[in-house]
Amino acid sequence: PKKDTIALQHGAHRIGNRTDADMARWRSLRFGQFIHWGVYAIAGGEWNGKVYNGAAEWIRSWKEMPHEEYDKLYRQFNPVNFNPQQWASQAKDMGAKYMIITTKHHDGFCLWPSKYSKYNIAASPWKKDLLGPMIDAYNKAGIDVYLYFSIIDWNHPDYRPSLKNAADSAAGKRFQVFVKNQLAELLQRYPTIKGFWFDGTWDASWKNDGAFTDELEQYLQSIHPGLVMGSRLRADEKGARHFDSNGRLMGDYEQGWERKLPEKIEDVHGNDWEAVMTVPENQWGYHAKWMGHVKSANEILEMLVKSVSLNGNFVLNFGPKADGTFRKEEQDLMTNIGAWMKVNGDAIYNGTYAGFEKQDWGYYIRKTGTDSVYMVVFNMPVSGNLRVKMPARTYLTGVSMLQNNVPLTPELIGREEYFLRLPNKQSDVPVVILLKTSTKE
Ligand code: JFZ
Repeated sequence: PKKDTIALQHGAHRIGNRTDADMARWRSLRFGQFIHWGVYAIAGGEWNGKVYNGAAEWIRSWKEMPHEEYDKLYRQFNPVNFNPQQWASQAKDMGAKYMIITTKHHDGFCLWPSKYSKYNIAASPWKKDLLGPMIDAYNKAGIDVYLYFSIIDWNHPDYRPSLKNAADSAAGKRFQVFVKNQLAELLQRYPTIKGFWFDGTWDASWKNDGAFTDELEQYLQSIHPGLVMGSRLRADEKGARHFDSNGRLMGDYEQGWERKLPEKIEDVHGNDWEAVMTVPENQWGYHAKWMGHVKSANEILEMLVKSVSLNGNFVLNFGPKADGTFRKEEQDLMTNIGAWMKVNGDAIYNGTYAGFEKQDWGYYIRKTGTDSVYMVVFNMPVSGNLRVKMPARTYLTGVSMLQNNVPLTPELIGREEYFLRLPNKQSDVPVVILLKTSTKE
């Protein structure tokens, strides 16, 4: 490893990935569900008959919508059709092993009855906690829960993007206390959560106080050991975010893969990482009028498989409606992804980079710590011949179709190199082949 050149007190405190059981669990889950839900779902990307072109959860920042109007929306927030058991069972059927819920987005509205802000769910017609029942239902379905929390808070009187004078600095100090209080409150109310997913940390007021981000991360770890928190929380004392001024990752995994994926294993530098993805182009909260391309189940599956093949987690976002139901497009997507995952999920969970030379037909995924390697085929060659080039001194000992265990006979075409012949037929969904391998000394 390269030597650090800059002395830092608040840079990375660890070299390499975490090796404890909590982190190993996060790493094994591989597929998550993200949920952006808040009062922005009431507007659904529209105001006064006009459609907002930006991300629906940002509509408050649109010049067409006065802040006073947005800040009154909570008086209508009443998700009468919210059924946490149904949410959890559809996530489970899709194959998600963890979920991330927006406890508070940039608008500052809290989905839990916070002691520290009146702008919360208890003030809405719904009146009662939303997070508690949601977390319970997901946990009962065997799904780990992570809490999204925005540092940027458009509703809080002490939030400042930058600190320009003594009064700003005083407000900034009060705001830090508020953040700390809210996070401790969440941990105290919801002790089963596995981590936080921080956002809204790009403003100068936050990134210029690396010491505070460091103390906060350690404080949260001290009250809830094992918490998993990505790199987006932290800055070092020189204002470097995600990676410190020596280029070392801060936090537990790289959290910058947003609506984009790495192309090759070198792009992730050996770090744990997670990608978050929207179904349409750039919509996280509910937008009634999706614009542009909407991803299909096969496109999403390819992103999931590619992520796992490069040692990452993949999280797919959903934006429920204000009444607590999911739009038809999202329901259908969950059903279609789930149908594939039920047959082929073995290739995903506990999957890791296989160390095989990439081929044009798709992706390899190794079951962590084993000699089992899955080939997930997205591009069937017209010849029907799938090339497999094994690493040095590695040999095939068995080949079968994952969906039905039907064996395939490999043809040796070179040193440690094979063709697997499949019927030259396009499949409607990716096909998975299981390779059993062995390595000779
Ligand atoms: C942020 C939010 O502003 C957005 O509303 C949503 O919650 C998303 C998950 O996070 O948006 C970002 C944050 C970081 C990047 C892009 C969009 N980034 O690092 O490229």
